[in-house]
Amino acid sequence: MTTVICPYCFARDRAARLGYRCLMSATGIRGGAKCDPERDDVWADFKGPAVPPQARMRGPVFDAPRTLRGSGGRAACPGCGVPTPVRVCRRCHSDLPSDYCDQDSRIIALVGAKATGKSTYVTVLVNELRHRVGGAYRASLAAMGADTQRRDRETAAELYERLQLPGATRPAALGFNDPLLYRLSVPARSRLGAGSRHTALVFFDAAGEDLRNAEAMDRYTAYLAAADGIILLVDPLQLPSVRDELAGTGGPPLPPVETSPQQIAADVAGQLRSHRRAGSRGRLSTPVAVALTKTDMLRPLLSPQSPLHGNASHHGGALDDADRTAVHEEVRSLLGSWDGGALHRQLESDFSDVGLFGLSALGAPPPPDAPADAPKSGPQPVRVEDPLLWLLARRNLLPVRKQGRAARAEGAGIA
Ligand SMILES: Nc1nc2c(ncn2[C@@H]2O[C@H](COP(=O)(O)OP(=O)(O)OP(=O)(O)O)[C@@H](O)[C@H]2O)c(=O)[nH]1
Ligand SMILES: [Zn+2]
Ligand SMILES: [Zn+2]
Repeated sequence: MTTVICPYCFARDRAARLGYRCLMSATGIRGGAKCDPERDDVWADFKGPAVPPQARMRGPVFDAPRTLRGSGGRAACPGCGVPTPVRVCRRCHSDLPSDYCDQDSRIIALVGAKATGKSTYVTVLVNELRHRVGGAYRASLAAMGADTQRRDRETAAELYERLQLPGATRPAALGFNDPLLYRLSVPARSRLGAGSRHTALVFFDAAGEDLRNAEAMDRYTAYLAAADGIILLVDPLQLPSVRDELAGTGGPPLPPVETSPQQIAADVAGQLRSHRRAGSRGRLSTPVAVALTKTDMLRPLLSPQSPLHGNASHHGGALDDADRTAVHEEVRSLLGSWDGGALHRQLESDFSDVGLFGLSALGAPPPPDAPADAPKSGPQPVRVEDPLLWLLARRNLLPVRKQGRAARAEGAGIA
């Protein structure tokens, strides 16, 4: 049984029970009348006041019929009789991309304060998963739905062809953007032989400041509560002691001070707690990958042997546990030496499963004479994939090579 989580309102539903929307196409039957648009107030209320009145008129939504024998996932509209493939969420009436409902969904929540590097990170991460990392794991990533496909194309052209950073062409932080939907396929072995295992990945690029914005709050809480894993991006250049240490090194200018990472982490935990049933005490169990961004700026503070200088090898298409531990310990020791280790202590007190990471989406600071541009050589990312791969491995979606053992894939990948 496939369980689908609506990527817009996060309602959970069985794929078979999702609604349908009539496409209002001609019936092809003589005398048959096609459906007229109807006011979809459920959808319009969910989208908010920005929806103009004429856009509220949409194809009628109807419930899934009890049986769908031999229909290829289509259902005949009770109004006009024409089959439609368009599935809709029963709670918010958002249309779901056609291939979204064929596999279980995993929500990966991406949170970080303003200007932490979220947009740059997602663009670079998708590119790395498609090429270097995807190759190593024999995994593939496909954008689902026209919106994600268009956004992918636009952001890739901006960053990789025009060498412009995402912020340069966008208005101020957009708050709650529409989700990015991907289908991740990884090799899987099962009793029936070799095949692929598909997972729908849902990412949001949401500014952490919205955690405090009453309007965005409901959606945010549902989003975090539905998440299988959280990637919390932390800009180390926001930590007071890092700013002090770097101030004297004559490096690139530091960004203005935004909401502190501690504050964002505390708000995430607060939101998750508020959503949990009363009486559940103790630490939150959602795995949290906490990643320092912009590690290229930290080079003067790292030892030459630091594992944060280069990418993991991904040799043999498995996550290397020893490398994972080395990165975790390195970041733990860095956090311990900054501001008395307050951020790490707070994370440990709120969450029972914290992984620490360090990454650089660009590999180098933006050129000093063109701060809105990527480095001249293009993005040369370091370790952008680590947090997501760790979260996937936590859900048994990727094999892990344990320390001291030969390249034997542990557990994962066996459906
Ligand atoms: N040195 C360095 N700077 C980076 C890197 N990635 C992003 N930046 C800088 O951080 C700024 C913000 O990056 P964005 O990706 O727009 O950050 P964001 O979190 O999406 O920002 P909002 O949408 O405003 O919340 C960029 O303009 C760059 O100056 C990196 O890997 N290294
Ligand atoms: Zn929904
Ligand atoms: Zn119809």
